[in-house]
Amino acid sequence: MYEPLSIVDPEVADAIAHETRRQHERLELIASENFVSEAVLEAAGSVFTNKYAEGYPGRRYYGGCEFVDRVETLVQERARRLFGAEHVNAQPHSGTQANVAVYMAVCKPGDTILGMSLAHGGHLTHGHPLNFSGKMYRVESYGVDPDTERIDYDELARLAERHRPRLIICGASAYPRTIDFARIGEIARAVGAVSMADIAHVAGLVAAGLHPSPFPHMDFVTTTTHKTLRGPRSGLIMCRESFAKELDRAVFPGTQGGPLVHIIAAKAVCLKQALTEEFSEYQRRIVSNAKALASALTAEGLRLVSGGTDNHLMLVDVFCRGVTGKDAELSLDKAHITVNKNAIPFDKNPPMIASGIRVGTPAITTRGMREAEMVTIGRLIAEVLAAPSDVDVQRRVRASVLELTARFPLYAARRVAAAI
Ligand code: DSN
Repeated sequence: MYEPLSIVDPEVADAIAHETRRQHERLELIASENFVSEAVLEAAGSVFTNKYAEGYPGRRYYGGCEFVDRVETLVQERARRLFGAEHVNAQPHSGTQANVAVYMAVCKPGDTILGMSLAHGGHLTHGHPLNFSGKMYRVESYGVDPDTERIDYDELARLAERHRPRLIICGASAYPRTIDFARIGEIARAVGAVSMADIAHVAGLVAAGLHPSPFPHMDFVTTTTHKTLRGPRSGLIMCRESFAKELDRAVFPGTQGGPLVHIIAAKAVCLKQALTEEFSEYQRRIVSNAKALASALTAEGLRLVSGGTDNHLMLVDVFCRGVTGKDAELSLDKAHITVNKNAIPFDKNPPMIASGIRVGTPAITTRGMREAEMVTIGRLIAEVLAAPSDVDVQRRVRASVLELTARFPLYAARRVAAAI
């Protein structure tokens, strides 16, 4: 019972050691990933994992919840302060679970929902036919204008007027521009729809005032906590007080059982850190790094969807250089640069091939990299994409990546040294 992991399960210990080393030695450019603080990691690995706590603070179905109540209340208080929310539910296990709960709170099966198409940057849970959202509800989708590649708000308003949805969803997973929550809130109110913003990608930017807030325009706001917010892998829901009861019932007992209390504790830590000036400075650096990387890639002759970025990510059209997104992801991976293939608006290739890659700066900014490193990274990406099957280029870039990551060690570096 008291033996360490390396003795109890050397196979898992070995996989963790190698993953730690992978994170330390490679360039993490997946826009939705980040590196949590030691404090968040400690809370996530705490004894709260042993505890059942169905119910809410002060109203539980299990005894012994006095310390659980303390951490869950901290999440509620801190999220209210950080985002200016009226009501907070701290329990969703993930962003998807958060969205499930909001839909359950306000829609009946068969109701119409209007969300951004996945093919134009939206999320699976915003109405994709293979997702529960596309199976349970009647879905209408909006997207971007073919010329500007920015959300077509006039089309959104026309669709809302024509279909009178019960719920209008905004927020995106692969959209490099600012979202006009005020305009979408207005459109929703004009047709009597409930509004929801899924701010999973830009939550950190919103917290730091670098992206307009969805409050007071939206009825519901959902987010994950592990992207720009730099917390544990989990979700959070905020809403107007008038929806609080329906929302809490939709989370528990509606769609979840016992909350993950260790993760709730880690969310509390993440939110405490997000309330600091240091965190706001980190968010400012994410944005300035994204602008620098966007300029570097453009200078290398690559086309960016919508011509650039306002936030933490960019979509690079690699097919305009004759490389598919799938091949770009694979060859960059061999050079130890981690990205994901991504459809671009009006993509001619199927999603598993795709014409683009999505590139984000949250994780490399956490490591302390700045504009000078973005210029280097832009050059390394372009070198690999110019000769995607050239193993000598990949070997050379791998060596440069190793040199770069060694200059910006992850907090976990000492564990790498100890483990391997
Ligand atoms: N899968 C996430 C992303 O990478 O953006 C969204 O849930």
